[in-house]
Amino acid sequence: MNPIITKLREIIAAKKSNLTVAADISSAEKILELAEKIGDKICVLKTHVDILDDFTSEFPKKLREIADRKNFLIFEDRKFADIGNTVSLQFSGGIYKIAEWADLINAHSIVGEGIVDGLRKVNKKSGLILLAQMTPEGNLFTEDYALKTVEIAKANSDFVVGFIGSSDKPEILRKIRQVAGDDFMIFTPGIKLAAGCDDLGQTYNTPEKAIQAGTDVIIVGRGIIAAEDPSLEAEKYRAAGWEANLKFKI
Ligand code: S5P
Repeated sequence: MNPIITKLREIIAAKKSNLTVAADISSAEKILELAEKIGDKICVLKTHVDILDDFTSEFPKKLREIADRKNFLIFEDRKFADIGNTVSLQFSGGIYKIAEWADLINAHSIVGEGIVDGLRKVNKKSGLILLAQMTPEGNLFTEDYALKTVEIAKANSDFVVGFIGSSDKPEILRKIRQVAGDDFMIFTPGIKLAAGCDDLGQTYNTPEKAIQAGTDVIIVGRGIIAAEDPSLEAEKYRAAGWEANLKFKI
């Protein structure tokens, strides 16, 4: 088991928070401001560094300082999806040098186990999350794909921390949980307090539905970052996620 799992579980228990916030914001400065505001309420902050207009190598350093002070992990949602050699270059190099600073990264298993090897080759400190399901309507993920992804994870449990799973197909999510056991963490995006969808096919389900289906960590983006008061909203999601955790998991 990857020691990052233990660290994440400790953070979740200490902060009574299974909330990841997806900071899908194009300004580094605004993400840092958000992290200061909501850092106490979250276990993980998820970034997409390639959407930043103003990325510099200072950004991950500043975010790390806040993460250490407020006790949360940094998840760079890069969704690697190429041959082993290419992903090792993408993970370690380029402008972002993700391997230097991310606690968590993710990858598609569609290309097979070589992607795990390619990422592991240059890994310094990150844990890998495999996408076993996705949330958009009409996606091509199947139960068979999800369960094969779990097999890859089990064969690489030194590095793989868990899965992205969707509560829009809770029966598959439940199977992932059963087959994966408790040595992996499941992260579920597509979460809002009011279920529904956006205008680009994103599906939303409630924290309760995701956690009942076996998720460990809920990922909330616009439900929090687009709110008038993100810290107030983050507290609502933290409380809802934790309540569901107490109801269904502990
Ligand atoms: O299947 C997925 C996987 C991911 S990581 N569906 C997703 O929505 N995500 C990410 O979660 C997505 O890239 C975005 O950063 C976040 C959801 O944002 P929201 O604003 O829809 O809550």
